[in-house]
Amino acid sequence: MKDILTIIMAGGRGERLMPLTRDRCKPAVPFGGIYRLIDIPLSNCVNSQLYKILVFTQYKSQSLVDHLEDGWNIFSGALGHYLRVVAPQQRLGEDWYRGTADSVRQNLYLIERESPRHVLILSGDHVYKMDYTLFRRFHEEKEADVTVSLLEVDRATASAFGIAEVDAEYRIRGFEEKPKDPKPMPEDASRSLASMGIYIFKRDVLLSVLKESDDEDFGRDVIPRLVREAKVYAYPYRRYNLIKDEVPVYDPEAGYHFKTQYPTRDSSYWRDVGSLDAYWNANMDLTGIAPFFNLYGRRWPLRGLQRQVPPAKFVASGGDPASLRAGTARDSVVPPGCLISGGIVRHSVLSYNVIVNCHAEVDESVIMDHVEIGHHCRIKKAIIDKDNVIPPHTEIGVTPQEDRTRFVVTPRGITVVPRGAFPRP
Ligand code: ADQ
Repeated sequence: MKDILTIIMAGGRGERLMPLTRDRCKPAVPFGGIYRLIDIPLSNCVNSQLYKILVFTQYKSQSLVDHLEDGWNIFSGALGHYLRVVAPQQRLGEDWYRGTADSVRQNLYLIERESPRHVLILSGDHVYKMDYTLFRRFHEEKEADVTVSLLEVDRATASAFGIAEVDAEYRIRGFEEKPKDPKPMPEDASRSLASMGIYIFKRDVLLSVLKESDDEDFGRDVIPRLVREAKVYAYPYRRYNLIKDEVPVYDPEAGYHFKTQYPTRDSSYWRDVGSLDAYWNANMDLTGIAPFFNLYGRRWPLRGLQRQVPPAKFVASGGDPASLRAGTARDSVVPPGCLISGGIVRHSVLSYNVIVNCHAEVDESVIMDHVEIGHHCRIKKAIIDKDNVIPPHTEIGVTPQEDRTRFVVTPRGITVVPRGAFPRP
C-alpha cells in the first residue's frame, strides 16, 4: 500500500450538525466516548497499512489540528510516512475551496510531488470499518480509472446520496448526485445504489481531469464526467469488505467472550453522520450487548487520543443511608474520568470526565466531556455538548414542547444542548 496517497476531506461546514459544529468542523466532533469522527477513517488507513495521508481542512479547523497533533503523531518521517494537515492557501487565485474536487485541484502539487500510483479519497465524517487493501485490489483487477465504493440504501432515503447505475460487470453506466427521483436497482425496486463518497483514482486520471476541467465537486461533476469519458467501476462494499476480527460476543452457554468472526457484523456497517439524528443513531449503535458497531475488536482497532485521566468510578451516594443510591450504568459506554455517583445511566454514550449525580437518570443520550448532571435531573434522548453543568432537577428531553423553546430538537425528537448553555454557577 506504499504507492497510495490518501486524502481525507475535512473541510465541510457541517451545517446540519449545528450546534455541534458551531465551534468545530464535522470531523472534529466527538464520537463514541473517546474518539473524534476523523479517528475512524484514520484508523481504517493505519489498519490498511496506509501511511501517507493528507487532511484537507477549511472551516473551523483548530480543534481538528490540535487533535491530530496530540493523538496522531505516530507517523515516521524516517520511513517516509506522514499525516499532513493542509490548510487552504488560495494557490490558484482568490478563491477558497469551491468544493471537494477544487480542494484537490488547489493542492495538485502535493500529489505530483508524491507521485503515487493511486489516490484514495475519503471523507472525515463517516463511521465504518473498511479494508482499503480489498478496495484497491478490486480497482486494479477491473483495471479501472476510478472506483467508487457503493452500497444499497432504501430508495426513500436515496436522494441524500450520489446514485449509480451499474452493469453486470459492476461498471458504472450512470451517476447522478442527490437525484430527486433516484434510480432503483434492477433486481430490487425498493433500493438504490448509493455512493459512499469513497474513491480510488489512478493518479494520472485524477491529475488530468482536474487540470483539464473546472469541475468543483467529485459527486456532482467529476464522477458523472468520468462515467462518460473513462472506466469507472462500482465496488460492492457489502460483498467485498470482509473483515476478520476478534470481537466480544454473547451466547447463553459461554457468556460474554472474545470470538473470531469472519466477516464481522461491522464489515457491512457504514453511516454518514451528516445530521444530528444520524449522529445520535450512530452513537446508539455502540451501546448494548450486541452493538451494530463494535469498538472492541482486537484486530481492527480504532485509535484516537488517549487522555491521562483517572479510571471511571461508580459510587453509591444520596445523603443519609436511607436514600443512598447505587451509581450504575447499563448498556452504556463510560470512558475514564467519569464519576457515576448515585445516578443511573442507560443506553448512553458518555465522554471523558462526566459526572452523574444522585437520583439523576440519563437515558439514550450522548453526553460530552466535562458535563455534570445535577441530582434528580432527568435526561432522555439528548445530546449534551461539552462544558455544561446541568442544575439539579432539570429535565431535558422529557417535554419536547418546552425543549423547543430553548434548544434544537431534531425531527426524531432528540434535544441538543450546545456547548456552555449551562455555565458553571
Ligand atoms: P456529501 O457528503 O453531501 O456527498 P460533501 O458535502 O461534498 O458531500 O462532503 C464530502 C466530504 O468532503 C465531507 O467529509 C466534507 O467535510 C468534505 N468537504 C466538503 N467541502 C469541502 C471543501 N470545500 N474542502 C475540503 N473538504 C470538503 C458526498 C458525495 C455523495 C455521496 C456522499 C456519501 O458527493 O455522492 O453519496 O458523500 O456520504
